[in-house]
Amino acid sequence: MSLKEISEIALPVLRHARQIALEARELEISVKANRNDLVTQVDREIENYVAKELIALTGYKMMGEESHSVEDFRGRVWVLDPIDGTMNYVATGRDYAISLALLEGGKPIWGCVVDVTKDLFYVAGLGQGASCNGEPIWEVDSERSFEDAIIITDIKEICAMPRLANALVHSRGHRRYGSAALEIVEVAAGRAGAFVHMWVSPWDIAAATLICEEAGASVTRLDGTRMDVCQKGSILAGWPNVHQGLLKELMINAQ
Ligand code: 2AM
Ligand code: CA
Repeated sequence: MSLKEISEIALPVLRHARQIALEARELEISVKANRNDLVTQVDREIENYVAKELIALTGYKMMGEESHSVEDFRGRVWVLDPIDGTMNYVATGRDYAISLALLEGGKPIWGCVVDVTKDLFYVAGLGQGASCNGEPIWEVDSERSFEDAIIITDIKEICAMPRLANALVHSRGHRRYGSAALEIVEVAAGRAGAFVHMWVSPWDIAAATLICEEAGASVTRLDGTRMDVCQKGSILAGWPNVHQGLLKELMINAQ
């Protein structure tokens, strides 16, 4: 199945999933790993709907945050976060996403991040560039340094890495939106220079990593090693020069 056919199959499913998120009433909220790690019946409903449709339409396996696991990443595997930013979904009603990637041999070949309330569909195909609602996302600024960029990161990262805190003081400032997938596509869309996070899961990053790379940004672990979206771990996504500059700042911290 070509990447064009994948888009034709997956995007209508995601459009319907978006409607499920928008039309839900009376959320049933449960706590998962900790009191800020939430799940609702809508997370489960979206995951079950998308999994049922895409498995039936393509025959590929699916890994989903709430209830779908895979034994290995051989062949083609869908990776889904039905709602990335569930705390926002519950508490603010904005800045949450549906994130869907298709991996081949463990590497993303297609990805879509849906900014649900803004009705923005960020899509990328391997080697085919990235787009937002069908409009190409142009190459990110490869010359700008972190001092001239906004950096997205969380209080946990700032507290844990004093060198990061120092870099932020010398940047254009830091932001946090609460959905890793949306925060990574902020980098791809050229609005933020980098996203720094110590602990993300495959479903948070698989689609957004491809969208970033196809827009010309660099994505690695926080120590500069290669990103493997099948494994949990840290992430540093950034415009090339911002990525390099932050890596240098953080490496000094490690000494
Ligand atoms: P979620 O809403 O799908 O749980 C908020 O800080 C960001 O981190 C969101 O993208 C959120 O995804 C993710 N997140 C929340 N708890 C997490 C955990 N225990 N491990 C990894 N990512 C987490
Ligand atoms: Ca989620």
